[in-house]
Amino acid sequence: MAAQGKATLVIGNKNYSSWSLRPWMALAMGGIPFEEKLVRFGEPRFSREVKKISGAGLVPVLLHKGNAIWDSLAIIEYAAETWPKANIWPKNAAARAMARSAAAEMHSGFGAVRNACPMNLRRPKVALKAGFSVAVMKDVRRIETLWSQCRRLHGKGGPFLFGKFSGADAMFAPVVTRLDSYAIPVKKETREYINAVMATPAFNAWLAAALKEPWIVPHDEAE
Ligand SMILES: N[C@@H](CCC(=O)N[C@@H](CS)C(=O)NCC(=O)O)C(=O)O
Repeated sequence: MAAQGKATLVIGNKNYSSWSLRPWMALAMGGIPFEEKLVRFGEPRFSREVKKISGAGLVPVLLHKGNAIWDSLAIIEYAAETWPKANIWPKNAAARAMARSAAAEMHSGFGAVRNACPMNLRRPKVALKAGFSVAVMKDVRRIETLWSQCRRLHGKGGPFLFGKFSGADAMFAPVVTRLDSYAIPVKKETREYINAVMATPAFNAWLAAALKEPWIVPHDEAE
């Protein structure tokens, strides 16, 4: 990968920060060299530190060549432009358009599953005590249909949505973990895709670090 200057990805707790996981996976799977800086949720320092680099006060933020890019999807797009050899988006135009549509649908949607099932990687793998609402299961069914369409149309070259790992897989990585952590019933092909993402070295590196974190964020501890 050609030298492009130092990139730093500012992230939240690895156990909980679903938005941080997305660009982290895209950079790591793309072989892009970057440093990470973890700012803990709930610390008084969080807001102070993050507001210094982003008015939105949220993570992730990518710092590179004097730019601060403060949104998961914008970071993935910036990385795709800055490090084209990382092949973050599929080469084929139709596949690329679909991958971007899927990533955008994830970015702006699936609120029911995101709210009811916060990412919590150390959670015992059991269903929500209260069960899953109709809205959650509607999101899950849409996710399964979408993944299946991506795989059927463009997934021949590998186990990911567009064959090779892409920005769409990075955007869905925290959904993969939720389906797994909350033992949500899914089809066999969905499970195979979940297993493929969870088997990547990048995801396993993130997970190992997450499991070492001692910090609890009560708000994200859904039973
Ligand atoms: N739309 C943003 C969402 C970023 C976001 O909501 N980040 C959460 C963490 S995952 C955050 O920084 N929360 C601040 C806090 O909990 O104090 C993105 O795509 O990056």
